[in-house]
Amino acid sequence: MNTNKMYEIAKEIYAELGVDTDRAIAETAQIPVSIQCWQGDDVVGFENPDGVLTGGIQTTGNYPGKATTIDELKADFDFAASLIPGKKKVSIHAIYLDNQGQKVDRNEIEPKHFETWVDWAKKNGYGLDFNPTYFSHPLSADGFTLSNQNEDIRQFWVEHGKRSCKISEYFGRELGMVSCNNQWTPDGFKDIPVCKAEYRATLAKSYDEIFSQYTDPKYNLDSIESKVFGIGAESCTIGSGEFCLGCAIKHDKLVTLDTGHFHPTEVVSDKISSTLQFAKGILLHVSRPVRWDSDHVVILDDETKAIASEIVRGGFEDRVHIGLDYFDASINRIACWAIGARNMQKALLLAKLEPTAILKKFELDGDYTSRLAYLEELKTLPFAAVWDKYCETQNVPQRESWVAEVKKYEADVLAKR
Ligand code: RNT
Ligand code: ZN
Repeated sequence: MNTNKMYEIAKEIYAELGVDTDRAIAETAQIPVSIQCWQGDDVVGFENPDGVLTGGIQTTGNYPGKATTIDELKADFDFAASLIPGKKKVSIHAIYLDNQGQKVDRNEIEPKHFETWVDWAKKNGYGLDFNPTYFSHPLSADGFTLSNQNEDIRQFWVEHGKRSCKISEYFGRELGMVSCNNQWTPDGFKDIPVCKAEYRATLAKSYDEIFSQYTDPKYNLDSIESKVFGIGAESCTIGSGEFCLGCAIKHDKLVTLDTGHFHPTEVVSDKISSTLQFAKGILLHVSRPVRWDSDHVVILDDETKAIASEIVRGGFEDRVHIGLDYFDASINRIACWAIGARNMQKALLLAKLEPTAILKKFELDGDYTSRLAYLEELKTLPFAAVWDKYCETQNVPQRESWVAEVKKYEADVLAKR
């Protein structure tokens, strides 16, 4: 197919609306998107070879060929990255440490346990993000970590949290690109609690302690992630939306907004411009909840597009850090990375191709008729030609051609595991 011929026509059509497609492509390519390492191995990690996922989250499916070593995960990720345009970061969880076969507990992790990840990121030009792992551990088995009423257990997790900030700071310093450190605790009650206030006060105290340790915001940006419910924590989560928003503002931290962590008709796209009136910034966990916080692969749905539009329209690219968070084990895991990340890129490119100035003028002039008419007509502009051109300039496969590459990798590599 002649990408350039199609692109030249599309370029003219967008230019009639004052949109410079070359510029849209160049700007989209500069927006970092953080891709979750945990899609590659069903959130198991390498702390413990028999690790079982707990914390009220669940990966369903048993598609063959998942990564079971750090080298396999890195190789799979590199291959996925060759299918995805744009600037990439990799989000690493504490349980993905490289412990060289020694037992290193969560309250003992240090930057050195992540050195091989840093070397790999440097070699491949990826940024890194970090996440303390407050789940899949005997001391989280009763459902409580930073809000645990047992002081020894709470202290164990506070130490883990503090160390996570230092590892994230190390990532940022080594790579010359700020690392976001996402604090998500699964703490919550299956059934109706009586001591909500006590548990929330304990969680607040733990964050006070974790953040009393200084890290350089040039290298590390802490963020706090809320949740409405988890499996086995259906009645109450300690780190609720209001708790985490308040806590982030109190400590001048980022707020993590995961698209699967709110009531079904609430949308994250509508929270961005509100949150940013008061909070320092946002870390997004773009996901796809299907009936529950199911973490399906991100598709190019209205909400993903709306999120990208809100970031671009608001000029929030510096304050909204885009991360993906989903884990599907029912289809090829590399395809999961490629599909979700390509869709995030499509949403960003679409947002960059919007003639926003024209739309804003309609709105401010009270011409809501033209606003709606244009918004609808924009949906059928020749976006596909610009997307193909973007993939070409980024040296990644166009359209569906990457699927055959994944099938080949599956036959050559995954099937032999
Ligand atoms: C869980 C949160 C959290 C995790 C990852 C693995 O509901 O979304 O972000 O998905 O940390
Ligand atoms: Zn999340």
